[in-house]
Amino acid sequence: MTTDNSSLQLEKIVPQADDFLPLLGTDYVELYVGNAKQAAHYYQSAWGFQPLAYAGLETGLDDRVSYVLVQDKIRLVLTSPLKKGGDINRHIEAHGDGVKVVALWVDDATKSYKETTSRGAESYMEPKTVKDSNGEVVLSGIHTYGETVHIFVERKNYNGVFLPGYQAWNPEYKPESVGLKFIDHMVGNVGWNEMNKWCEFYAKVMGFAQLISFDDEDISTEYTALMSKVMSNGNGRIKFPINEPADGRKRSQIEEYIDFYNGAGVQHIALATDNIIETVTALKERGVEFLYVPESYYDTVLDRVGKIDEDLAPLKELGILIDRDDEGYLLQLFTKPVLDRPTMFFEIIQRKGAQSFGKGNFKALFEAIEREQEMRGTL
Ligand code: TYF
Ligand code: FE
Repeated sequence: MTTDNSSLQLEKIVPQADDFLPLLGTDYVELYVGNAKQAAHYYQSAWGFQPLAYAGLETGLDDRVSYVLVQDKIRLVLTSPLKKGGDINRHIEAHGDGVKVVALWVDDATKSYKETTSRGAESYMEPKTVKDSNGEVVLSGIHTYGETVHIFVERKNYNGVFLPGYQAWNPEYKPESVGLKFIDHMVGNVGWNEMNKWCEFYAKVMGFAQLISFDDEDISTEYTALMSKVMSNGNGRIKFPINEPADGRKRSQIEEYIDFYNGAGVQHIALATDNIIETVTALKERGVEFLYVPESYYDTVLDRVGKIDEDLAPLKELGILIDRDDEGYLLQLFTKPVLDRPTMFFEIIQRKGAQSFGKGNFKALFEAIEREQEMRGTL
């Protein structure tokens, strides 16, 4: 286990003259959940998301309901089935609650569909135009790892609250934001020996480049191991690390995920803040549970990362992790899984120059995850 960043293979993102899939950002993330009404309440009350839009019986749907929440640039959609059978129930039965759609904001959803399917992407949704009195949106979609999909959203001719078919949702209950700003990266866990296949998918089908790679030497602890590569789109706004399990002495956290999720899927969503101390303080007050890092981490952390702007005391108090690369440093912290199954969790991240992913924290982090696995009896 190395804890410095000397082996980072950080290739600078070269803006491609001919980016065949220009992405403007993450448009929304949709989770299929058992009870969208209660999930929406959780993301409001614990995470400070604000109500934005709603679709369900009242808007003419008869088989599903969706709540849309927003915090700065982050949009979450929580969808539940209203009837027996169908794709959403099947998804929930197989995976529990989890991310179905990572929607990408584009200028041209028809071109995005053609460029990706012609390079081998499997179609999920042919381009279709949806309209209401606020204009029109073009949607198209392709499959990625597991049952996860990417939907391309072209909304340049739309000025409604979210998408046609949704009405504004404006309940009185609006707990304050916790200062989350945008999605920094979203990580996929894939099966044994599948990492390269999916990295090649992002390279070939979506024009992404590999930013960083970690092998099992970098990130194996005494017990568990994994490998990870970070794929990024041309302008660097979209970063998708892909993890696969590696052989270790005990069950890898990636294997645990794959077992409980029944396949590949989104493992964590990293949310950026520009004040991690305030954000994590607010989240903890509202009951969000984070991984515990031993206090001894803080005895040596400054020797490793050097001088930082923040006082160490509140970072230690909150258990926030610190890492540095040649561009600066970052502060990060991970929640426990936010679902009943040990599957998806969140990362809170504040970047102060560093564009890497916290490799110097992997040992402390993975040992913390292993302690949780131990308590679950799944290690
Ligand atoms: O996104 C990352 O690469 C970091 C570290 O199972 C990480 O957040 C990598 C693998 C993992 C948990 C965190
Ligand atoms: Fe991460």
